[in-house]
Amino acid sequence: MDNSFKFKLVILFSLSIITTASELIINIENRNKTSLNGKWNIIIDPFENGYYDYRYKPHENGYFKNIKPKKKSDRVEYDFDISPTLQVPGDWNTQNDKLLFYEGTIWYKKSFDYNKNQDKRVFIYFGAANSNAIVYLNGEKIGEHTGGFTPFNFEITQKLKEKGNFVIVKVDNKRHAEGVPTLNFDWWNYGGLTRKVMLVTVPETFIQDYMIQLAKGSQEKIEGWIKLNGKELDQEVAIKIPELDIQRSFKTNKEGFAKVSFKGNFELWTPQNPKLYSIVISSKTDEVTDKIGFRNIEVNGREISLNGKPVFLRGISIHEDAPLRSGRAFNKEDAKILLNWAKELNCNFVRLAHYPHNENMVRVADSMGIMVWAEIPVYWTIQWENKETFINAKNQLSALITRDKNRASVILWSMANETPLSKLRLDFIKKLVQFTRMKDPTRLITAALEIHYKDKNTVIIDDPLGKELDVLGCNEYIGWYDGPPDKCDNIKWETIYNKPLIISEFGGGALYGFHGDTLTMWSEEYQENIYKHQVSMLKRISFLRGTTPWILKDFMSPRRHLPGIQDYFNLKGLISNRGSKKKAFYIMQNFYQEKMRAEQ
Ligand code: GCB
Repeated sequence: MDNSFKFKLVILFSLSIITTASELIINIENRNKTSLNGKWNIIIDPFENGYYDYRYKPHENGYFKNIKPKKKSDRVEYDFDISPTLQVPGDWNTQNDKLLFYEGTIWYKKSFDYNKNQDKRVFIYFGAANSNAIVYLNGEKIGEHTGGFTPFNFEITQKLKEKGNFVIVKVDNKRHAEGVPTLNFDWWNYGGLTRKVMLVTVPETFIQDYMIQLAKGSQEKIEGWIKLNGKELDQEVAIKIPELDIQRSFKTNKEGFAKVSFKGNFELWTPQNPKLYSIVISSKTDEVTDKIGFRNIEVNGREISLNGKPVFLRGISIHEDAPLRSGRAFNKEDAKILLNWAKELNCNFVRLAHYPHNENMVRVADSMGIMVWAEIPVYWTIQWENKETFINAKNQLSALITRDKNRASVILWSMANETPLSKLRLDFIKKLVQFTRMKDPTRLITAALEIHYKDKNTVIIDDPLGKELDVLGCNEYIGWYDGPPDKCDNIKWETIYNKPLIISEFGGGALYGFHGDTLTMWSEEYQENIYKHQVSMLKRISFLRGTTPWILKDFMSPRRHLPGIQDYFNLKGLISNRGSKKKAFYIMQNFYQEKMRAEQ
């Protein structure tokens, strides 16, 4: 077999196993939907007995068949209906003590009736399942999805009954060397149906996706597209912005795709005035509404400009950990609390680390006027040489951009975090950059690089990946992993690129309420001292255009063992796991206040 043929086969094969989902339907919030959230029956299956037989071959009659004994002599060794339940959405780890450290398969089952409407199509939509999900409806496989933080949907129109449907999902959060992320990462591997599940009902031909954004470099011209799905692909579609009296029609082509272009006198979206317009997109049989803000984000030399004005990104990194309880965040209230804390810190920007967060985060950021750095879990040492790993990373990036490309808040797509230098890594990430530019020509591209020293006191940003990026991101832990806090005082920063820099991580750990002097490890004073020295160093970096310290709130991590102090928490939060602000919070708050004043 020649190599290129082999390569095509690999691609075909991996596509079929990694993503068999239908193309993503966007703007789920504003569709006709039925919730499947709530209690699901579960079976914890560490040996995957419900999937493999005793020769470890996939069973024809796995647990997805939901078989019931018909007569009293029938032997069926499972029964969903008398099994325990878990709440969906929600990670399994924090719902049941037994599951705190669990990594493996859990089967989920939900029964439901559905009033069918002959002219409509129905999709089952999952906000996310970490990290592999195989979905069955009424005993039949309908699809599989890999990637723990991105949404997916399958069409089930033909398979749905009026009464007694049951959906079963095999969710598996085992880590894999070839995965994205790989085996090693510094956050809790929360498993389960972590985001909402719903049935989405759409007309026979429906508006599946659209991009309505200002063209690169423009403050008045919209350039985008609308895409239909269904039988009547060749038709007229329209966009209305009632507030501006705008109404435009466009013709779709045979693929159901229409380019969209028009001008408007927009009040631009800014953090001070996060103006969102109600938009109506319609076709012959479908209509979808959305709220979209218009703004322009650009880089000119070392400046980042929002709507043509230089801006400093006063940010904070955030994990998708719930604000006032342990576990994954998933709802609007969680998003509001987290982003309000960011506002209290005087932020205009957040880094949603290290994977796509739930859609509420970007929707709430849109309405609160907080700019967003969004990223995928290409983290540390993934398998750069592995083609399937690349496809997996690209699929996650693709779904993230598809879902969030109409959010004004999102200004940066980040490709990777702290990845070690190598040619293979550079090629891998370059391909992601090319893909992103093609998919979304309007936003800026970044990555969180590592620092390198030119000499004892000089940090130099010379990672060859920098050439591909619009904005340089860089993580550094001077004062924590890298010397004592006062090391900052002597460090100079240089770069070989004429580009803006965001310091995308810095910080140190402190247990809230634990006090000592500035040299007492884990005390709030030690952390505060790191921030003091960091802030004076930051002020000396001439090409610095933003910071997102690590991190807003303490978060669970299986790598953090120190009893009585860490107890499985990464304590670098400026806020504790229960919402109390540590001393370092106020150092950053003051720094940002100064920055804010300087800009006014
Ligand atoms: C890093 C990682 C982040 C970790 C952090 C830490 O550099 O990017 O995921 O949690 O350091 O606390 O060590």
